[in-house]
Amino acid sequence: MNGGYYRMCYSPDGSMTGNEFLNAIVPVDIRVIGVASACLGDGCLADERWDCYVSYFGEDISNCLVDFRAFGGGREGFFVESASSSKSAWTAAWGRDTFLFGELIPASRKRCSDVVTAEYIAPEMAIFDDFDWAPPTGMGFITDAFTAMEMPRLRRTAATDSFTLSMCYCPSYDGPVDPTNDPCDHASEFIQPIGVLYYWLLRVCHLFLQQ
Ligand SMILES: [Ca+2]
Repeated sequence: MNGGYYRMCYSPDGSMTGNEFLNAIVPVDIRVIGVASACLGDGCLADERWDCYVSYFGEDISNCLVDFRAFGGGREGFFVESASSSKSAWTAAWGRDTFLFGELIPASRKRCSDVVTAEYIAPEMAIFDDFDWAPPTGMGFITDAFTAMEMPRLRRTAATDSFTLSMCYCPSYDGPVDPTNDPCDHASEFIQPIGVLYYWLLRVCHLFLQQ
């Protein structure tokens, strides 16, 4: 599910190896709109990590980019094959990791939208200052080879702890759920998982000022 160009190979005996006369490249190019990273495993893109941080009393300073730009700042190893409307958004915040009898119980992953299971993202909003999506209709921020997504500024009174979001991409996709014919204007259309965004917050307290 990585974006890019692909070719189709055909092997009549199903072996994909051996006699070259039994294998052939079908003369079509397949263009997949979406994000790709350097990882090659099945589903590994969903596990790519994005790290941002929150600084004490600097919560409203945005310094968090999801960046696939081909020139001038794009994250190394990442690539996007974008089309007319290609946007990024995120899920609800994950729950907290917990411990049970000393064993770490990690928070369960929030999944990107899936029209088959009819589960759709509900982006975390409360922890961010009020913002408008860009463009202001629908959902998501344009994220392509020319434009990075800058995460909204955090709400100082809400960003009091570390948190985690799943990042989801809409590869110029118009799904069957919403009534419009426009791509990427509805939560159900953010179908490509592109990693996990960790917001880190570290507080250091003076030992003698805690009394
Ligand atoms: Ca739509």
